[in-house]
Amino acid sequence: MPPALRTHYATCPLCEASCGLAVTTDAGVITGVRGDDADPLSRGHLCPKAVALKDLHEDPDRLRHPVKRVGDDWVRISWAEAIRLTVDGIRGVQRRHGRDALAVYLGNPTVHSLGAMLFAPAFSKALRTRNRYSATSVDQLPHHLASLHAFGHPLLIPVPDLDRTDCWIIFGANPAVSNGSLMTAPDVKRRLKGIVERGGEVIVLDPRRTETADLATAHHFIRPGTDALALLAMLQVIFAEGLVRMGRLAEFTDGLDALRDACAPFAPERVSPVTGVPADVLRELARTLARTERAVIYGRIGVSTQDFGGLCCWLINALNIVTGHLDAPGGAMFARPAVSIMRGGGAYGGAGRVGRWTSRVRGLPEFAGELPVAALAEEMETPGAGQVRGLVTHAGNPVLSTPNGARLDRALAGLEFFAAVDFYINETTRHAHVILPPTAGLERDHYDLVFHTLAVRNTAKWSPAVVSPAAGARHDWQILAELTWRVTSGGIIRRAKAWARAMTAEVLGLRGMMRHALARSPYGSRVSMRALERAPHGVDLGPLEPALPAGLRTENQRIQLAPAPMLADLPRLAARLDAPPAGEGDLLLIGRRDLRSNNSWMANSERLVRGVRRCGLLMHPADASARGLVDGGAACVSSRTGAVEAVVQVTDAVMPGVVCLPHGWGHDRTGVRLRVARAHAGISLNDLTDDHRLDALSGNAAFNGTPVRARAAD
Ligand SMILES: Nc1nc2c(c(=O)[nH]1)N[C@H]1C(S)=C(S)[C@@H](COP(=O)(O)OP(=O)(O)OC[C@H]3O[C@@H](n4cnc5c(=O)[nH]c(N)nc54)[C@H](O)[C@@H]3O)O[C@H]1N2
Ligand SMILES: Nc1nc2c(c(=O)[nH]1)N[C@H]1C(S)=C(S)[C@@H](COP(=O)(O)OP(=O)(O)OC[C@H]3O[C@@H](n4cnc5c(=O)[nH]c(N)nc54)[C@H](O)[C@@H]3O)O[C@H]1N2
Ligand code: SF4
Ligand SMILES: [Mo]
Repeated sequence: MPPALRTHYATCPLCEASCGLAVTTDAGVITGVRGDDADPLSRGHLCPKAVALKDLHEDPDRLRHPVKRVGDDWVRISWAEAIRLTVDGIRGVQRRHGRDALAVYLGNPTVHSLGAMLFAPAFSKALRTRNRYSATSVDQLPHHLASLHAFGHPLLIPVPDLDRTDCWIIFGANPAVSNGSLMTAPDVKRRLKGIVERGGEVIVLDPRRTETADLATAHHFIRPGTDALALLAMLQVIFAEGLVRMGRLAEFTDGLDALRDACAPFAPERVSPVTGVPADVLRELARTLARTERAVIYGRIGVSTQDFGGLCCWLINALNIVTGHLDAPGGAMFARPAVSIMRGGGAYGGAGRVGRWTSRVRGLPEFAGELPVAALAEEMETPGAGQVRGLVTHAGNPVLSTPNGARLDRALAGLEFFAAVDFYINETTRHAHVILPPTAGLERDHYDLVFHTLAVRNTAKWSPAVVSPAAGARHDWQILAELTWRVTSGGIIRRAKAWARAMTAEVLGLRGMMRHALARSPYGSRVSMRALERAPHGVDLGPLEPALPAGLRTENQRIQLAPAPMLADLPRLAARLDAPPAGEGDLLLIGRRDLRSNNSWMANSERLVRGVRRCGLLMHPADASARGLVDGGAACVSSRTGAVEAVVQVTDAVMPGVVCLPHGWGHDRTGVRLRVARAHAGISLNDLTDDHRLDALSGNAAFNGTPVRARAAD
């Protein structure tokens, strides 16, 4: 190869699958992105988004230097000025209105960046505000809560051991499109097909017959928001039919009797009319899970972002425990990462404390130092001491990603100060006063702190940057480290420590920091930095291994099957048996993802957005004809919070009574500087979802099952 042509091995930073990439460059220009066949986890897999990393790298709309807003214009400024404006803005708001008047929001790409994982939580904490928020409370918070109560730590999240299971029951996840979540399983379709090929079963419960359901051996419709009832019924069957078989787990598990009592009133016949799942199907599901030697039940966004998210996550763990599938090959197992994040606190879970304070307006509980983001708009709008007047976002687009985003959109316009660490001027950051753009994925070194912890196989991989950042560009951690020490208050010692941390990082770089972390790995020299540098495709550390009881973090080192907060939430669920969810409308709205979408932010890549219509309103034929709606016609969809106009797609792939829209769209708002995305704007699902619909137990947004009406548009 001529010296200018190079192949780099990298890790895709876009989704949890964390695929290995082989990126070719010619004199620094990206010429190709392929799957890395030698990556021990992803084995050559990649999806269309990885190819679009080239578009992200070259995107003329991506900010490469800081800007400040002057009226409707954006003016280029130096890094020194950007940092000064941000620090002055933060300090000014906190001086005038108190510490809590400044809010901070960390978005999803934070977890896909090593530098941000190392420095964003410290920044968020240094602001010493109670108004800390992240995408956790529109995503996986109920999973953290369930893990905290059952296993003693919010990050002790078991993953399905896909490569060895013979039965995978899926509630509310569509891995064939999402590529898997709370489960790093690149090439999940091949893994799923593997289960079917070895004679196993894959059974999907979803209000939509999804792309995953099409690959499964069975699919059953379930009414949105009723999963907890179905899961209780499965447990009831397991107890009533004497199918409990905990094996070695019995030696270190508490609460079996309380769990039996709790599920006793929820026989399949009782819950079936509400869930829409026939009683005999629920019975068979329970029996199949209990009787299959290697089986696992798993649930994701469909069960966590709904009215009973906490209960669902608890009950899914409980089902795996009573059937002896937790911590067993082919069941739900814990990964053993080379570098553990369980000690680090802060963003995306952190250490397990709950309810140390509540939100000012609605009294919603804190979790791991954060408040539910559904409260952010009201905290900005409601006058009084502690009203939020300033905001810093890092890698987040809450206008499109949080419930009743339109309300937040309006509230953002009234802030005294808003700084965004982001490289796009999008629906959220258009309201900022200053934007500090970090380098993007392929320009920075990477080691996956989060997703090795959730992987279906133990591996470790160090990926050096593929392309050099533009001259003068800054990495996220450099921005965050400097902001942190400059805003740190509360004494010279604290500030000096934050300063020293930033300086040490500058000297060591991410590589140096990871070299130290890897030196303490339980795998010894197999995963030293030197070993990882010699293995650019990653090091295979083998299949998942049993980790309990040693890995438990509960006070008595035992699994808790029936935690008091979960039991206390059951009356709320029982009430659902007799009444539909509160709200305005006779249809229940659910979300969906698309293979070429990435939440709200990869829509500026032409190759990801051209072609098919993305924002169609899926509706069952019976519901369409009852409303005089036809395929391809326009419908006005409205909820308590808002209304949108959508094109109807009549299909029997959704359950009667359910309609479905994707999230992450609606790019045509004034001031959005995304030329391609604007031309394919779509509508925002979260203009219909409701900031007052939460899982009361966890505070997580309840997107799924939002009541809406639909009628022909005028
Ligand atoms: N292509 C693509 N991939 C992505 C993303 C993306 O935006 N695009 N986002 C990434 C992120 S951040 C995440 S967290 C993951 C999420 O990963 P997944 O959880 O797999 O996400 P979804 O594809 O939204 O699947 C959720 C499923 O739940 C169903 N559902 C809705 N309501 C209910 C309900 O009440 N009960 C049940 N049982 N099911 C219900 C929906 O119909 C849908 O099929 O995906 C990640 N991967
Ligand atoms: N109705 C409904 N709403 C949902 C969901 C749903 O299923 N239904 N899913 C929810 C889920 S699972 C999630 S995770 C959230 C996501 O919600 P958010 O995290 O709020 O939003 P994203 O769409 O991920 O936007 C990411 C932002 O980070 C910027 N960005 C990208 N890469 C980087 C980087 O490396 N550094 C920095 N500093 N910025 C970067 C992008 O420009 C964009 O502004 O949405 C949630 N919203
Ligand atoms: S599946 Fe996810 S990690 Fe893999 S290439 Fe696609 S976006 Fe990247
Ligand atoms: Mo997510």
